[in-house]
Amino acid sequence: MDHNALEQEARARIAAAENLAALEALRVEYLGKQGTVSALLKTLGAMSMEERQAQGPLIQGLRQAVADALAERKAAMEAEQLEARLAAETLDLSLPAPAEPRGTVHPVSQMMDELAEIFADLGFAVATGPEIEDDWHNFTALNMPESHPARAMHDTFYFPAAADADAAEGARRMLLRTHTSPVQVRTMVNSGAPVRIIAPGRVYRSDSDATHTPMFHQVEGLVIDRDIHLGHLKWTLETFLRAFFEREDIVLRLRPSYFPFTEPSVEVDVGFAIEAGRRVLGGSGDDPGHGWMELLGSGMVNRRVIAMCGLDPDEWQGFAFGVGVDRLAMLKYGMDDLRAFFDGDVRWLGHYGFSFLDQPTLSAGVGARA
Ligand code: 2NL
Repeated sequence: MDHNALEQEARARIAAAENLAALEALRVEYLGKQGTVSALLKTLGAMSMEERQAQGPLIQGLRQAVADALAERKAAMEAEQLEARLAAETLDLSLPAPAEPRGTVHPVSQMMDELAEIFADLGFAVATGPEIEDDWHNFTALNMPESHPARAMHDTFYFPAAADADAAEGARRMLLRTHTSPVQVRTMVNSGAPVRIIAPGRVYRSDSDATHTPMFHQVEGLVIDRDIHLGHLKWTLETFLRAFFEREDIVLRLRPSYFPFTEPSVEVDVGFAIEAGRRVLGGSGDDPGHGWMELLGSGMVNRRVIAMCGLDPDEWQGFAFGVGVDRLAMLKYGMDDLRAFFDGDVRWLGHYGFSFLDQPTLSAGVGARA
């Protein structure tokens, strides 16, 4: 077969090759070590000078032509394959994007943020402190004597005393704080007066049923200054509760009560009505169809507490209050089982949780889009 015929044959077969494997077989057949064109190249060695000069460029040209044809066909095949893949793998850009799973803000966190926002507007700072406390900051400084029932083992989680504890350490038993009052004690001891703080956080009591969990959340407030009286307490709580429940008709009833750390002590009730089987806050509890519900405890800080915190009770006085955050959340957003708050069930959180976009602000309203 002369070179021309060989080239025509190779071109025809390359054009007819159906896939890359067939093309590779042709490359081996023509240009491989044992290939037809390679064999022709080998014949050059046995030729005379003149013959080689004539045949050399022809055979080299043939080799180059076959190599080019192979490369061209291979590039065309690969482009075809890519086209086919692109046609098969269509991407519909009009489809909605898959939803990003996104967590929610726990109702307790939302309540804490709302409370901090409201009280910030009234000039209160947020104070925090340790959850593991000693019994001086949790009980003694709050005028709760050794004999007080809350100090007993069945109400408070104590840490075991170290085996080698001496008498002084023994008096400083460690425990899980039963209220956030020790945070206020620490603030008075460390920073003195005046004071205007709220102390939100986790507290612990050895108690567990449908309405009590061993851990729950509390916010306490403390104001200490030179001429604070019960009127300031009532106005502050009224202003806070009206902002929190977003109702101007919140009516409070102050009842005398007893706490060791306040004197006088005041239990605060709020008026409510029953609407469609649910308690709705607002109006006087003495109005027809209304009632009073106990909401929080408060009072004027006991002189003994002020003195134990290193302040002169003849110069400084003030009020304090404490309220359960979990209960506030249940009231505001109509949840009924306290235990579900701490189960960590994402379905419950999906239903009752809040969007991180629902930042409570006084201008936009502290109530989230429930
Ligand atoms: C309640 C309500 C209350 C306080 C907490 C307090 C804190 C200091 C001094 C005085 Cl440092 N009082 N906190 C006052 C009254 C009530 O909590 O129902 N507690 C059992």
